[in-house]
Amino acid sequence: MLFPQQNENRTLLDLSGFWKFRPDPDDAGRNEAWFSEGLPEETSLIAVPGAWNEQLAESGLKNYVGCGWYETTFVSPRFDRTANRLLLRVGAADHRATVWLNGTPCGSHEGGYLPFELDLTESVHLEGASNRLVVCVDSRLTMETIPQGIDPGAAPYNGSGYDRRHLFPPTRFDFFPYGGLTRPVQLLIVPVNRIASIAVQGSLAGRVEITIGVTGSGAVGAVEINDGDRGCVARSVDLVFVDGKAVCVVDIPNPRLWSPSTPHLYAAVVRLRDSSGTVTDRYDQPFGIREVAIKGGILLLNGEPLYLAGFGKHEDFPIVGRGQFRPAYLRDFELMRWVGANSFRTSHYPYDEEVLHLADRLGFLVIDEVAAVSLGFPSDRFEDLAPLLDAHRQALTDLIERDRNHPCVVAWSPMNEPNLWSEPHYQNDASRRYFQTLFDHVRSLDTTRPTIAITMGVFSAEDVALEACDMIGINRYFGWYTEPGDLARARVSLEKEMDALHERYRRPVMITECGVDTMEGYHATTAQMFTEEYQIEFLRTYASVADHKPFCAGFHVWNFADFLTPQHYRRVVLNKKGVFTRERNPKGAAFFLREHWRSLSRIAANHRPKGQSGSLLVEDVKPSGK
Ligand code: BDP
Repeated sequence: MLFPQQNENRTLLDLSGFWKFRPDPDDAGRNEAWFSEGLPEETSLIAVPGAWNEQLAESGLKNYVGCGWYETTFVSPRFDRTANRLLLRVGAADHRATVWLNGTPCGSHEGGYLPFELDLTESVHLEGASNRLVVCVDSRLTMETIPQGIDPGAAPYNGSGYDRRHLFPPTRFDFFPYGGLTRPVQLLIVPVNRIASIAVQGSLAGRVEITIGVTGSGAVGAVEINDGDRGCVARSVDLVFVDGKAVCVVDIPNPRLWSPSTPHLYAAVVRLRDSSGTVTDRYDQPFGIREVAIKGGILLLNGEPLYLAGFGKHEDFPIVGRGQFRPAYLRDFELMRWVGANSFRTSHYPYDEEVLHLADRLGFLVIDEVAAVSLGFPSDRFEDLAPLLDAHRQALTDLIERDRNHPCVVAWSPMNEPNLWSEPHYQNDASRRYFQTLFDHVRSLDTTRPTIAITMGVFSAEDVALEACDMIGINRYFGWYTEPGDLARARVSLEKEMDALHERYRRPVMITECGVDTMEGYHATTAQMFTEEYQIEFLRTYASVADHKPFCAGFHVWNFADFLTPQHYRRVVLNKKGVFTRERNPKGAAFFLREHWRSLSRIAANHRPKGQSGSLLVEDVKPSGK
């Protein structure tokens, strides 16, 4: 789905602001038709975008999981219904949304964290009249949604003390289950015959293939490649659309490659013209030219070994929760640059599109993940997994359609830590087929980036999820959840496991999570869990293992910043594994990493296959300032 754009053929209106809001814990709204005459009395105001939990904590919304009704009014610009459509674009509604305009149902969408569009053309009032937009958002999850929720009727998973139903609100994961309209809600007036999708793929030689999808018929298209101040550097012949699709190839002489140290972006400017030659639609699609590959078991960017140094993150900020927060996005990139990171993972769900645009522009690499966290299978029969598999495939399709043109995206992550709760129905043919189908699905949509399977330690090298992927990501907590306080034993366990994985799969292995809860201001002279010194020594241990294994593609610390969790005796309000606090103040480990990653190019050199020399494109990401 195209990111919304304003130009001479497209009008964009942002509906951000304070809307009316009413929670609906008894699911009364539909029966009482709140969508037809507007929300009943006793509504609150709510900021859109933003999660409802913290901004309305005093109104009882802090831990609320359920339906919430939103209402706003707008006056539409005048447009001609025969030539244009009015679309509603919702950046994310966590987890499902139904929309009415002036009492008329306009559609619904299931799946949080990803955008959707609905056509409002037929129900909008024009000529200056007011329009009432009502959106019902439901944040409840089930065993067949992505992510899955907790089935309250199911038997305890594993008989162990830590059963996630003991969390409040109940979840299968430890990030807070925020609800609401967390990303922008916008109106778009677009031509009936319009550009609907663009996929750009460039090779290092400068050959660029552009696939364009259109709605309607009769238009002729053309593409120009713009290179900022240098203007147009390549252009296509006229394109005729067959079944709504056209593919063209253009060549850029001496292409400037995209990399973290030179994040160069081009724009593919696509235009449609009608039979009189008038331009009827235009879309400027940014893209970068770079190649990600795995050769000889080594991850490469533009032909050079790539070592990913950075973090697993969360979209989690005081008050807005998972809501869009542009100044904080920039602050996080500033801090990642300050600390010397070159990459991060969108753990454990797709992030705001604006984050990926920033990563493209600022030169950060991204492992892009769908929200399939702590997957649990309901049965040993593959057929029974169909509803879950369908939702999972859909989430991957939507993610790849949304993000495929971002040069920052270096790998697709279809899930995080399946079988976290050691539920039954895992190491068997059905789950093997599930993962194979899933990874094949990703490859059918994009062959230009590797897939990564991110697993936890229970089955180690035997984990059924590992067979189908291109790269292996391991989340390991030796020295914390196991071998607490004992970093010497933690190192041995980590090395043993990484070597075993490499021996068996001969694919790049990367540490995608490792970390310890750390209270800022707690200190000790000996290895003492929860102190700032322990976090430093823990990260030093893991970094030294990862940095010296040639097959290791990187080291991501869990987590960039402390984040809010559901309530549980294992967490003191926040998951405290952040290298920065929730307010983005550094703990001691931030200074350790800043020093350590100053020599990122030397570390990356350890990851070159033996006997290979030459320049590395993964250069030092120099911390800015002092
Ligand atoms: C891992 C999960 C991550 C948790 C982390 C932890 O992938 O979401 O936050 O453990 O326990 O298993 O801190």
